[in-house]
Amino acid sequence: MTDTRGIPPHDPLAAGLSAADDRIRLSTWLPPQEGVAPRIRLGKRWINVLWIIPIIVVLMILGIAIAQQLRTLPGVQEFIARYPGTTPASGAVYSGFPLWLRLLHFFNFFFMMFIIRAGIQILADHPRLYWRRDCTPGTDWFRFQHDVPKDRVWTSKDDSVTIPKWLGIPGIRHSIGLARWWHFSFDLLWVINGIAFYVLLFATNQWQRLVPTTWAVFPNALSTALQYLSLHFPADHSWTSYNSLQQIAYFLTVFVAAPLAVVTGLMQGPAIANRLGWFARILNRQAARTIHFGVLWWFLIFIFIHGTLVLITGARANLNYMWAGVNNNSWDGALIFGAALIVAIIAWCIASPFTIRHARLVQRIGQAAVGPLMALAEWGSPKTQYTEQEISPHFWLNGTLPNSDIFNALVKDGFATYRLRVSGLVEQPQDFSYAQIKAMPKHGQITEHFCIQGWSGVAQWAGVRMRDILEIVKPTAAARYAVFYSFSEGSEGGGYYDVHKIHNMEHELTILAYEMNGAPISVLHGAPLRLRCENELGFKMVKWVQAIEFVADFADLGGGNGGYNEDHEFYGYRMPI
Ligand SMILES: Nc1nc2c(c(=O)[nH]1)N[C@H]1C(S)=C(S)[C@@H](COP(=O)(O)O)O[C@H]1N2
Ligand SMILES: [Mo]
Repeated sequence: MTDTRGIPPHDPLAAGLSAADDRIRLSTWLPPQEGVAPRIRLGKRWINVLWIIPIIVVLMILGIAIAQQLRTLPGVQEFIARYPGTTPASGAVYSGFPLWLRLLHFFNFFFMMFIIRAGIQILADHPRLYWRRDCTPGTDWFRFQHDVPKDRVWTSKDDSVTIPKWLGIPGIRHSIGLARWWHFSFDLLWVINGIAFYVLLFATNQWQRLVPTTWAVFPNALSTALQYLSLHFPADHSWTSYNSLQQIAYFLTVFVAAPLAVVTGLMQGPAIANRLGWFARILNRQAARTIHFGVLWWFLIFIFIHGTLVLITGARANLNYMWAGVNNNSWDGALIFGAALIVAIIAWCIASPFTIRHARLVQRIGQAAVGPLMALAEWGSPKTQYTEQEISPHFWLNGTLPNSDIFNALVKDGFATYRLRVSGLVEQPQDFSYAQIKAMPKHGQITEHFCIQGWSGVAQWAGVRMRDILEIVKPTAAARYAVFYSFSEGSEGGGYYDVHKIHNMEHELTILAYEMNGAPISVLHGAPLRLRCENELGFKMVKWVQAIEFVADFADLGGGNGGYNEDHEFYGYRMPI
């Protein structure tokens, strides 16, 4: 029963997969859902973060009043005279602001814009932050969503919220797949830009502007802060050297915040965290997410204060330095900055509508830009395991339960008549009964689950290794992928399925689990069998597995992108990060 190329016909379940649109149709997409204003938890109370605004205004007024009084004290005047704000001229740069520096500064600003917007969109897919890796409801310290309802099944998809289209990219609910392409593609550009910046800084003398080389920066920074706060600004020498407060702020942004953003971003990926186990214990996924969010705030506050000071401490001169590279009285800097701003605003306005209309294109471009780099993370073989004490008290749910008569009948008889069909490019196609599967060597592991939406959880799983199944069915040399077909449908109809590289199936921690936390796996979590593959994100671990097929290519399955969420939600087919 093979065609002329020796390829057997697909598993009959392939006919139940659905094709997919290349754009987002808002009529069939997950309906919008508003969250709440962002809140921070203090003990049991949730405080609206908007309170920060009046608090800052009051603190600013108090700060100005106090700083002005302080400056009337002789001791303070002496201090400011001794430490005027800029450290001695040794660090001064007399070569101006070269073109490369001005360009990289612009690119940084342009890339950041999309990174920040897409990052907020990603957060909206699981609008809660925690310090602990278990994500138990009520342990979140920040959220823009209500309490988790206790009276019904509440999936993590149910929890996602809509944000404005001008803020997120693309704003609509559960659009994390597309937001990640924006985030990661611009991350890559931003990192390349950042490396070029580091290299050129140190290849020239420009690093002297940013890197403090004397302890005198601290008293000078304090002096500068007092001078700004009292609204008597310090003398400006920005053309040759920044004041110490600027120097410290720029140094921290370039050399601390930026690398921290990269590290805390990467540590949220299963392949990396499960490879660097010791590090993932120190910096678990939720701590990494929380710090990543902290870095976001550093950048936002920095951009706000930096932008404000540029404009109120002599806008024309400042813009001339950084945008035109000249130290004169012209309007060149303001003109170039204005033009750059217009480009940025246009790009800002186009991003969301473009993404909704050309979702597949965004997925393809993203996949081409960062897919191969991300897939590199699969090289590291996952190995991190946890202890029984570390098992999460709560494990979020995702997915639509199967509701076919066949499945309901199987549940009723305890899966006694369940058969796992394994077919395709194998020497020995086989139907395994549930009893047969359980008679095979049982393998247990305590591992961490990483949902693409942002939550994580540790559970003990036990089941049969895919490696042992492979040994029985013997995939042929042509088999490159394993397709997992589920009993359930995806959210827009059509069977749920996902495709894995065969390499991942040979790993010792890749199992078909029938037990979770020491008990038979519940129907909610994927009975009778659910896949565990520890170097991929959660959506690739198909629950309610009905059949497995080995194939050489997946372009003719479903929408052709390698899985249900890949077809319908524009995810990438290899997602180890
Ligand atoms: N059949 C099927 N399997 C699925 C899904 C689904 O929607 N249908 N969702 C996936 C996603 S997105 C995640 S995070 C995990 C969640 O597993 P859990 O519900 O046991 O936590 O299942 C994965 N497997
Ligand atoms: Mo997920």
